[in-house]
Amino acid sequence: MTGVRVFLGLGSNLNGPVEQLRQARRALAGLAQTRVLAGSSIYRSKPLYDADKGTPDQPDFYNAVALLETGLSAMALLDALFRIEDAQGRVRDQRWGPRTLDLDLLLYGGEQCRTERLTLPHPGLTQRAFVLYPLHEIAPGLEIPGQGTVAEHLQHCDAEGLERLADTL
Ligand code: ROI
Repeated sequence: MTGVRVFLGLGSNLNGPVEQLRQARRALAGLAQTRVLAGSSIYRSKPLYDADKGTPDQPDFYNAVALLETGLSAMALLDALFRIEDAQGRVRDQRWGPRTLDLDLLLYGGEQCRTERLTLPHPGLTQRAFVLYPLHEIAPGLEIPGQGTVAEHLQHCDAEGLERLADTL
């Protein structure tokens, strides 16, 4: 298969988070025209939050990054990610609330775009330790289109409280 290389961020803090992430990996592997090429370790961290948007009175998050190769378009993949989130009981009531599964499209090949539904690269990618560390683990030399390398961003990123677990995706 020749397809686009895609990096996804996975997150969960409800209902057995490690198993939620692994279930999501299995669901991704089952998508049409798609292969999972790599999965990072799983990392635990305190909920990130924005002081303006409420307090993080919720369980620790578990995060990982997966590398896929897919023949699906970015929009078709985004639709599929929503379906997987829904299948794993995602409730979309609170923007900053706890969730069984969050799947973020971080990078879709070298694509850069900004539409209502999709911004690429993902806007949080370069600031979040729980994305940068697992991403660096599986793609240390990765260039973020228009924004330098993962390794550069990692050097300026506060990893306080981020814990790499023995579990992998
Ligand atoms: N905090 C962490 N640590 N990990 C996440 O995946 C995450 N996702 C979110 C919010 C609630 C903003 N905080 C998070 O959506």
